[in-house]
Amino acid sequence: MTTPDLAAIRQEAVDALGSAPTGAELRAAASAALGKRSPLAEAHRQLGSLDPDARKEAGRRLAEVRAELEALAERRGQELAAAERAAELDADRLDLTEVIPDAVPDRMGRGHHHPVSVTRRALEDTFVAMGFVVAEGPEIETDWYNFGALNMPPAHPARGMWDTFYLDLGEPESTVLRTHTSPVQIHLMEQALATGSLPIHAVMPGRCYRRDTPDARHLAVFHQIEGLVVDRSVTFADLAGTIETFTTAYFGSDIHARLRPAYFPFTEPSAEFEITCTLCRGAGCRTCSQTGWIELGGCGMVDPAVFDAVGIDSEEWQGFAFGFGIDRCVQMRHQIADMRLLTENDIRFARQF
Ligand code: FA5
Repeated sequence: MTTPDLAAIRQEAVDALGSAPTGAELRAAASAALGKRSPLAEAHRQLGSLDPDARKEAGRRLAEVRAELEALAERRGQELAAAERAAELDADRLDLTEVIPDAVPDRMGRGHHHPVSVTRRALEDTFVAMGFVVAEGPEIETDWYNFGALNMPPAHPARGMWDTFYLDLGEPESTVLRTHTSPVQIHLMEQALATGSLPIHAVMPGRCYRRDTPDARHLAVFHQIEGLVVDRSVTFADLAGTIETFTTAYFGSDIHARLRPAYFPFTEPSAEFEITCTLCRGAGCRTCSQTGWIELGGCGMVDPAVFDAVGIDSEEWQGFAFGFGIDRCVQMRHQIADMRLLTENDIRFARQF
């Protein structure tokens, strides 16, 4: 082989190896330049036809070129592997900063209340405007407040309506994370009796806990707002009127409420109240299980057994109570298809409120 031939073979291989854009193409170029069918291998096979001195010299030059090309292929392989790894890392990178200062200057560095808190305040305001006061009660309750005083003695089957978290405190199953805000009714009635401050017109918002599997309409930790009126001459019509007034004031006049007979141990008669599903406007959708209605809460006339439990004379006083989901209200007010979005802390979701 002549020197110009070898120089041309070398140059072609150097160009191909040095510019291979991917690992796969580098392997193909290396096989073409250094493999059994490469011009270099062919030149090596022809060495035998040369006289001994020329063979020695040509063999040395071929070995030099092969070593150079092998080193080049190795180097290029390392470069490509590093570039591919960097591209992979870049694609995997999570931008945790999220805030784009120029796009949202007024939100820069400032948080805002969660939609559940905003809704809780709006609901409180709506009821305060209707003449209610706002009260609160504990999230950890004894069995008595969560169940017993609400006309559910131990082993009462209605306890099964609430899948309860029990705390490992005191006697087994004596302390619970409250499953509803209804126990606050009992605290308020006890306080009113102790301070001589009957009648009661109060709403009681707060967090509740149930062993419910989260889905589009349920969370394990959620919020309710309880309402309690204890006065003389209170009727079911007052309860229905209060719910109607609230629904219109809060959701707007195109959203209707309806009451359906239901059972709660602490009210008699009892009802569930539902509003038109705001996502489908009553047509039926996934969120309302195709019914066009969403259950907001329960209500009814305070059962005399509850008055007896706290020592209020049920001949003199009557009352009504209601309790409904604040998270459900957020969902209906803002047409959120899945309630779980409220707890996922996705800034793109939270920023919309
Ligand atoms: C009660 O909790 C009764 N204490 C309501 C009541 C109060 C009746 C006063 C009578 C008098 P219920 O289990 O149906 O009832 O819950 C009321 C509302 O809380 C539901 O309609 C729903 O809006 C909300 N809610 C209940 N469970 C969940 C949950 N896991 N996730 C989100 N919201 C819930």
